Amino acid sequence: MTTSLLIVGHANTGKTSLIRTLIRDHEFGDVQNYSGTTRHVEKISLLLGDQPLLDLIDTPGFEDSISLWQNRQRHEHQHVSNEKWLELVQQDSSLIADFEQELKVIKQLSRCDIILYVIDLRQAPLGKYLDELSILACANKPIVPILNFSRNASNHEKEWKRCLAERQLHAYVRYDTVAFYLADERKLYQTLQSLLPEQYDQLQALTKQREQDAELRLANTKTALAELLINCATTQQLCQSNTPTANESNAFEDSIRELENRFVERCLNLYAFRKEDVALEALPIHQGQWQQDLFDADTLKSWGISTGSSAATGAVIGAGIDILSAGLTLGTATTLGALIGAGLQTGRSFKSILFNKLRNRSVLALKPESLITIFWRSAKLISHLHHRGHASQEAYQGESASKIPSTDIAHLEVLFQKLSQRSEWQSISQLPDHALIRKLNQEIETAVESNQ
Ligand SMILES: Nc1nc2c(ncn2[C@@H]2O[C@H](COP(=O)(O)OP(=O)(O)O)[C@@H](O)[C@H]2O)c(=O)[nH]1
Ligand SMILES: [Mg+2]
Repeated sequence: MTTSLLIVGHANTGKTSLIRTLIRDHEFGDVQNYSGTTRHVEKISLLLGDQPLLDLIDTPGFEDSISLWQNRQRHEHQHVSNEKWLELVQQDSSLIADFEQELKVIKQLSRCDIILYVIDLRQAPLGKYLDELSILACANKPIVPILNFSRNASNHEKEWKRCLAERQLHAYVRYDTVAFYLADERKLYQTLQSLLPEQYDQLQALTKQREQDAELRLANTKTALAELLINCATTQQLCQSNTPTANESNAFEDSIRELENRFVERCLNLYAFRKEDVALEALPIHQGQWQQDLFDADTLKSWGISTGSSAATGAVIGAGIDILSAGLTLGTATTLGALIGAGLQTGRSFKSILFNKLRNRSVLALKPESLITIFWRSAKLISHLHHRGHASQEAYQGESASKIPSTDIAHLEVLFQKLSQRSEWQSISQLPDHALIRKLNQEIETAVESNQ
């Protein structure tokens, strides 16, 4: 059985936006910041699994409820019932010109099961809104007021609640189609459950499905962030000389930006948002990279090569190539493979081949500060997407890195330094169960949660 919910209210209160948020789709209808965008009645079904559970019916906004309600007060209508009056106004052709939009709504009233009356809390409960409620009440159907724009700083919630209570409308739902909270949606379904006892179980299942979907999305984005950070921390670029050329630096920066772009895309897909919903400024990594001398003991150690192991045995060479391959970009690894392959044939030692071929070269990698910036802005992005309604019109621009609390920085630096040394983790399909990864996941958890 499908229940039909009629979404009504004054123009521009967020009716179409509410539907977009409920179905998680910004393609539905037209949303604009001016009145009269929705001119027709439009319907879309909200599914439980693949079965329609709720039909959401979008309507044009009321424009002149005061005059229409005056028609109800006219002498000839004094002794007709409310429902009869609704029939009469639909038959009265003299009203069509003045109340075109209202009549479209009234036509739907007799067909729906529940009316969701959307209120823009930024507006006081003026007479025109109260007349809209009076007209809707004539249908003798349950009305659920949706207090929209509820996260707007200056709102008239108190006055509205009083007016609604005077009309016996106690079961309202606070909502915000731009700053979205799952708890608000849960409250809406709970209210519907109380009005539709025969649909109780399905609505319960729908709420559960929504919650599980949200948890899964959040968990997946956090994993994507852990992978991004490991990939960024372990990306290194071998340069031709001691000082990287501009081309080498640019190529390195591009590879990091590409990793971040792929992360953003993955998050947008998970949350069913569009590319244009996020417009982060380019990652400020210029001068956030550091150069390493290839034969610095720490550099070699970071690749797992002990400087003590000079014996050119097949095992050491094999392990060396693998470790270097994992630590360097693909192109570099191939070059090294060729170099060492050639060296083997001539019987020269692994270390001396490397030393001869690679001395005077340098390596580019990200500084911990840059990794902290990526960590911080990505965690903020996840928090934002988690609460972004599908009616949001403005692209998310990201947070400035200057807002990172200084208390968070020191221990993150240590963590990222250690991660940079785990080049064997780059581009692996599943993150290992390792203390460093657990610490990283914990940091991600804390950063995302602190913004919820
Ligand atoms: N901040 C905020 N903006 C909203 C909210 N609901 C709708 N809007 C914006 O208000 C404008 C009108 O929304 P729309 O859904 O077209 O209203 P409708 O005419 O009632 O269908 C759009 O610019 C929406 O992005 C809300 O809860 N909070
Ligand atoms: Mg609309």
